[in-house]
Amino acid sequence: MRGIPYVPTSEELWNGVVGVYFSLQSRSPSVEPGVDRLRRLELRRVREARKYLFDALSGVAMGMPFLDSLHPFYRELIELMIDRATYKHSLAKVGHATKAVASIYRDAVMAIRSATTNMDIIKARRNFLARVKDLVTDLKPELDFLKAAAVKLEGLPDIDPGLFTIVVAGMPNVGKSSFVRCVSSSKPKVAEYPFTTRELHVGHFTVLNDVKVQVIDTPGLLDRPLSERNRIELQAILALRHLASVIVFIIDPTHHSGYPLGEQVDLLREVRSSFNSPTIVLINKIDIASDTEVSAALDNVKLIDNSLPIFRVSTINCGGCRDVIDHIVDNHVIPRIKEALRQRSKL
Ligand SMILES: Nc1nc2c(ncn2[C@@H]2O[C@H](COP(=O)(O)OP(=O)(O)O)[C@@H](O)[C@H]2O)c(=O)[nH]1
Ligand SMILES: [Mg+2]
Repeated sequence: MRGIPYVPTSEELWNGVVGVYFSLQSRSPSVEPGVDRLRRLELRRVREARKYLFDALSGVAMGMPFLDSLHPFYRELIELMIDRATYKHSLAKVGHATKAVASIYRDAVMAIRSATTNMDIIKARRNFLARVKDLVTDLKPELDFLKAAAVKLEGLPDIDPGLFTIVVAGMPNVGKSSFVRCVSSSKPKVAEYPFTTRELHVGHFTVLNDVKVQVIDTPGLLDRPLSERNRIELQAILALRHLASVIVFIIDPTHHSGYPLGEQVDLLREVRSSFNSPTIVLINKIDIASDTEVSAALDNVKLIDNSLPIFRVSTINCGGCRDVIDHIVDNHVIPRIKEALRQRSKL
C-alpha cells in the first residue's frame, strides 16, 4: 500500500525537539539588553520546536489511513493484521496530542513574554521542555503500535481497488499465468500478499481508449479447495471478493495440469459460492485437448450453471483471449461505466 507516513518513535520525537531547539542560536548582534536577546531566541526556539512536533504528530494522525474510509478490500486485510480498536485509539491520542502541543506552546510564549530576568526565561524553557517530554513519553505505546502497523500496511499489495478488476482462478498449471500474460499490456507486477507466502500477479490493459482494467492472478490462492485453508488465509482470499468485478475461471480439460476435471469443477463450484462476481469459464489448451475432453469439460460446467459464459482458448498462443476480453468489455466494463455516469448525473 502506498502513501503510508513515517511514524517516529517517542525517543525520536524527543531527540528531534531537543535538536531543533538547541540548533537555533541568537542572530542579532548583542546591542540588546541580555534579557530581550534571550527572550527573542527562546521565542524562536519554542516556535520551531512546536512546529516540528506538530508536523510530526499531525503527519501520523492525518496521514495514517482511516479504516472507515478505506476500500473494503484493504479494510478487511488490515483488520486481519491489526486490532481495529487499538488502532483507532492510538490515532485519536496522537491527534489529541497535536492540540496539547498548541496549548503547551501558548503557555510557554506567555511565560517568556512576561519574564523579567534571564532566570525566568530559562525557567520557562525548562518548563516547556519538561511538558513536551511528558507528552511524547506518554505517547510511547501508541507510537510503537502505529509504527508496527505502518510496516504492515506498507507490506499490503499495491493495487488499485477503484479499477475494473478481473480475478483469475483455477487449479495449478491450467494456464492462469499464461492468460494474464496474454491480456496484459506490460509484464505483470508481483505484489506480496499478507500472511501467506503468496503473491498477487497484477497486470493491466486499456480498453475503449482510456479505461484501465486490472487483471489479478492469484497463484497458490484460488487454486485449491477453500476448505483446505486456515481461517486467516481464507479471509485474505475472501477479501478479493471486494475487488473482483469478474472472475475468469480456467479449466484444463487435458490431463496435463495433473488435476482431474472433477476436482477442477468442484473448485469452480466453491469459487462461485464464495464470490458474488459474475464468472466466465475458459476451457484452455484446446490446441492439444481432444474433442471428448473438451465436451466433458463443457458438460460439467453446464451442469453447474447452464448460463455460464464459456470460451475455448489456447493461452499458449493467446488464441481466443481477445474474444474473452471483448465479452468482458461489452457485458461488464461498459455497463459499469454507464452506471457510473448515471450515478454522477443524479448528483
Ligand atoms: N498446450 C498448451 N499448453 C499450455 C496452454 N496454456 C498454458 N500451457 C502450459 O501449461 C503450463 C502451465 O501454464 P501456466 O500459465 O503457468 O499455468 P498456471 O499455473 O495456472 O499459472 C505451462 O507449461 C504452459 O506452457 C495452452 O493453451 N496449450
Ligand atoms: Mg501461475
